[in-house]
Amino acid sequence: MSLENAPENTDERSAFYDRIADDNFTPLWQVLSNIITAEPQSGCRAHLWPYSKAREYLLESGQLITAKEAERRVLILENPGMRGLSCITTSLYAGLQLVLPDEVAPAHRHSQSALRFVIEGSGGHTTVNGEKTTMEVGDFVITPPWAWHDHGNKSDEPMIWLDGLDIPIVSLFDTSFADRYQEETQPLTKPDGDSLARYGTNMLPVDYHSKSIVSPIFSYPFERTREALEKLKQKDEWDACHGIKLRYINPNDGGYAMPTIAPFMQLLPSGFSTRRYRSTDATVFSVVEGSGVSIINGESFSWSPRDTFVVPSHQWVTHETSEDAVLFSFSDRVAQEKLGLWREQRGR
Ligand code: GTQ
Repeated sequence: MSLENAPENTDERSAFYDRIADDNFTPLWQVLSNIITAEPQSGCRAHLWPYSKAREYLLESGQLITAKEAERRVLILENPGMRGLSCITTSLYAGLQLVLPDEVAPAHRHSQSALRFVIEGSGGHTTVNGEKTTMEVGDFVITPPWAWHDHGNKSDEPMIWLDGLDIPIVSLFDTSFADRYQEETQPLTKPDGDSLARYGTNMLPVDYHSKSIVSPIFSYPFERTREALEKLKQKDEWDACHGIKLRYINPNDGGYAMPTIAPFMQLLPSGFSTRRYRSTDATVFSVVEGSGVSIINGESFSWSPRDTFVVPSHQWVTHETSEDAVLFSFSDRVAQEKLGLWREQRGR
């Protein structure tokens, strides 16, 4: 079996290929090297979206259309190597969402999972399954699959957050379902902070036994995550490739917080240069604090707070910082691990 080149063509072969094509047959040997590659080979490219530009365009879109009319006023971060496909990696979607003061993004639900990572503003909210969660910068918020959710903003500043959804994964499996709630917003059935108190304090209600593959915690407040990272910085046992990197978990089983998207937060101490690293989970980064430079597949990307950048599957990356930097990130690692596909490699 040749993985590199297709066998040569002859007139006789070509005539055969043409004849069977009409009946929806294709010879494998003509396409094998394109569909089973020696290494990952997508069009996904490394890219950085500077926040200054994103913010300007988002606020401009705020003059053009309301959140209500748009359903969700989002500018999709499209990977430059896969334009028109509404995705940032082959398996994930990302966008920046704007909710202006007093706006409502109406209640709906879909089979796609979503995460929100808050970038700007304070006091906006999202309601998930009858519980309202206030959003502050750095908070990581989950919308589980098929959960009713609506967003609002009762503050007097724009709220902007990064959306991460598994839209391409759901498309791959052709399992997309969506539904509109009969009212603009859903009724609140739980007090604010209920799920965090119940499931998010390293305790669980006695006799609670859930095997749900989605975390019951809707919102992971930044304050706690930041404090943990700061504590861990004190002892300099940092991972050579990741600095100090934590993953958001599902307290039901210690697995990732979401079934298809793996979320992380990491701290790269000032002056830290990471060792070369690559893994098969293309990863989206959102800069929370600090600035630095990432070299992805030989190309240099300088980042500062609120920028978004993407590292494609299996491309070598290093990060370098001149001040403490905090990076949120997400990838499909959880899905790849479940399917036995995930690989990583550490350079020297
Ligand atoms: O907030 O529910 O960026 O349904 C894309 C689709 C956000 C949302 C997106 C959505 C949402």
